[in-house]
Amino acid sequence: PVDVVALGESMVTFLPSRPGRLADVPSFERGIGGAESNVACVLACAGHSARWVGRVGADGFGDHLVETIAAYGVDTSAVRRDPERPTGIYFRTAGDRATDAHEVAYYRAGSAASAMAADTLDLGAVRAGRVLHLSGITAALSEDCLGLMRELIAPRPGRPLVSFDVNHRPGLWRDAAGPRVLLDLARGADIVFVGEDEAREAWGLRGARAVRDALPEPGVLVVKQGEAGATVFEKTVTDRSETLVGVGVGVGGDGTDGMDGMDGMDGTDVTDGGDEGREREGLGGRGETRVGVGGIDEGDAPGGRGQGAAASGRGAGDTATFVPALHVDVVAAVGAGDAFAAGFLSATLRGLPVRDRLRHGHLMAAAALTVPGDLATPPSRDHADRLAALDDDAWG
Ligand code: KDG
Repeated sequence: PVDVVALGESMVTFLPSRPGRLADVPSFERGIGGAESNVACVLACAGHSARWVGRVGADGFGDHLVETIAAYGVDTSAVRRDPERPTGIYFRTAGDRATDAHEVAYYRAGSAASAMAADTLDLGAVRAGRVLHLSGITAALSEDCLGLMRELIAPRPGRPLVSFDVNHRPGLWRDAAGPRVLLDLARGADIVFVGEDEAREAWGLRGARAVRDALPEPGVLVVKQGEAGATVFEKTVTDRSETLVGVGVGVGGDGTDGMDGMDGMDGTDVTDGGDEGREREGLGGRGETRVGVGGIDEGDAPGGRGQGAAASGRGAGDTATFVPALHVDVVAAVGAGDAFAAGFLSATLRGLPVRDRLRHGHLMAAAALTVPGDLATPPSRDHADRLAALDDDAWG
């Protein structure tokens, strides 16, 4: 199977020629956007087979998206063209350097992608990956899109591993149900990405530990903590995502056998830690500061920066590992979360230890942070491996 299928709306993006209010920007440069296709593009750059599935209009903007995303090496053969609805577009202003406050003007209501549903897409192509990457943006687009998300996340035999980036976009939601809906969707996924700020805004949760307490179900929960770094919480025993990591380590290749062996795909988790958990912690590499049984406190993760490259602790059936981010001069934050998810997923597919999964996420995010648009040219796999292997001083 293809490594990762990413489903979602992609849009032509208009980036401002200069800073200032949307009302004052005289001209814009065309780029492409779309959280999920961004993930597919970065994964393809990292040497994975990646497919993007979505719907675009039968118009020039649709052509541009399909051609540009395909040029990254992403399979676009399952993208549907809609003769009746347009391709979504959006305009943005440059973020304020200090606060990243920027304006966004979407022109996507009634877009071709808002008609994504089980009967307007090739669901076989959507489900054909080892990992299916989704985001909360899709849930906000229409009732049809929300229904599709629920169907894709629901347990069923042979369901791919579901990766879900919460991507809360308050301006897109039709009603106040967004945060609740996103929490429910996240609970059904296997690998979840959420920003600490986002969790505070959407769910009123403060700190990575509070997010895990509210979201204990996913086998892997990654809480992104802005410029400080990110914490990953993982169940320590054989759950579906763990199996994927195990497959990468053990088989070193496409992992088909292991995936087939994931019984029932019903998301059932065994919560007894056991030896496997200890062994996995041992893979974390040098420089990790382990915190005793019971896990790390909310405040410990970013505080770990001064003590070492990572802090790892284990609660009942759960490990928590914090890895600091790279410090870069941010040009625009847009696309960085997608790049982070792609780096983390790439390293997960390769069976890399938790520290390196986080470092690959940070490396890809750093590349995206230093360009104005969504997509940077990310480091090659070899290059990223060398950077991820630098010692803790370089990362601290
Ligand atoms: O993550 C980047 C996306 O936010 C951007 O490309 C636009 O997909 C987008 C959205 O819906 O906000």
